[in-house]
Amino acid sequence: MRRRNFLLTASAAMLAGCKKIGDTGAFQGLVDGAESWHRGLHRALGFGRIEMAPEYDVTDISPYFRGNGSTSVDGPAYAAAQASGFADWQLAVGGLVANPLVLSMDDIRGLPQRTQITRHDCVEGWSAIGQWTGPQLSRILDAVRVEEGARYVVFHCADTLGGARYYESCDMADAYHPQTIVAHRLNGRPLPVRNGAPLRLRLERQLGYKHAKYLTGIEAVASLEDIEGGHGGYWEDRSGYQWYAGI
Ligand SMILES: Nc1nc2c(c(=O)[nH]1)N[C@H]1C(S)=C(S)[C@@H](COP(=O)(O)O)O[C@H]1N2
Ligand SMILES: [Mo]
Repeated sequence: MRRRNFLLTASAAMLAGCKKIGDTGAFQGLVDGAESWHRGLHRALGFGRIEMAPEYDVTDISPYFRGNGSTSVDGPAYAAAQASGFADWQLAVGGLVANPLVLSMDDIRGLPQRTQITRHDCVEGWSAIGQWTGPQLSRILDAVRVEEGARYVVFHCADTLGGARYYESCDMADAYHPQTIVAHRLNGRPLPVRNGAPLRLRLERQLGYKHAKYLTGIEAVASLEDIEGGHGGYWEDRSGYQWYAGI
């Protein structure tokens, strides 16, 4: 079975209550992953209370969610992707994982979805409330089976600012947090280009610059030292923005 199709096939098989396809090993990974979700969460968070970011009502949604930082991606590849409605966009998930995967947009949309209405706070002094939809990052991490030595998750982006690629990272506590999602919808519609189409991270307990847009890759790592400038993010490498930008 081709890996990029496995999630779809696997969820279809689960719906049918059929586990025979588990012979491929990949499917078994997803099943094991789902079962280890709570283990992973507890390992990441300890057994204390999970702090949730405030969630809002539909009537609170900002009429216009502005774009900030990169509001598109330069170059013909992204233009072509946009022209085709991002049908062939791929998200590579790898690093310190047992079962690296390349996920299609259908794979992402085929996972269980979470919708949340949250307030985005940019360090530059503006906020906006939006409704975001996508799978929890924990679902994806469990499907690839993150290995014991992994301590951080790095988010790779398609865009460059001043010639350097944008990226971000978080620890396992935030990676497995229930409100950390890979969003593909804003306010009930596919993500606008300015807001990171077709995929962007929502990391709701931290400031805006942590919410990586134009996601192309997710990587589990033991250390951030060898990634780009070594400070865990584009702005952290340049401006002294805090790596942990808790609100
Ligand atoms: N790939 C990428 N992600 C990014 C940025 C960026 O320039 N490139 N800007 C960040 C900043 S500073 C903010 S406030 C938010 C803005 O999200 P928005 O464009 O949806 O308002 O995206 C964050 N994620
Ligand atoms: Mo920001």
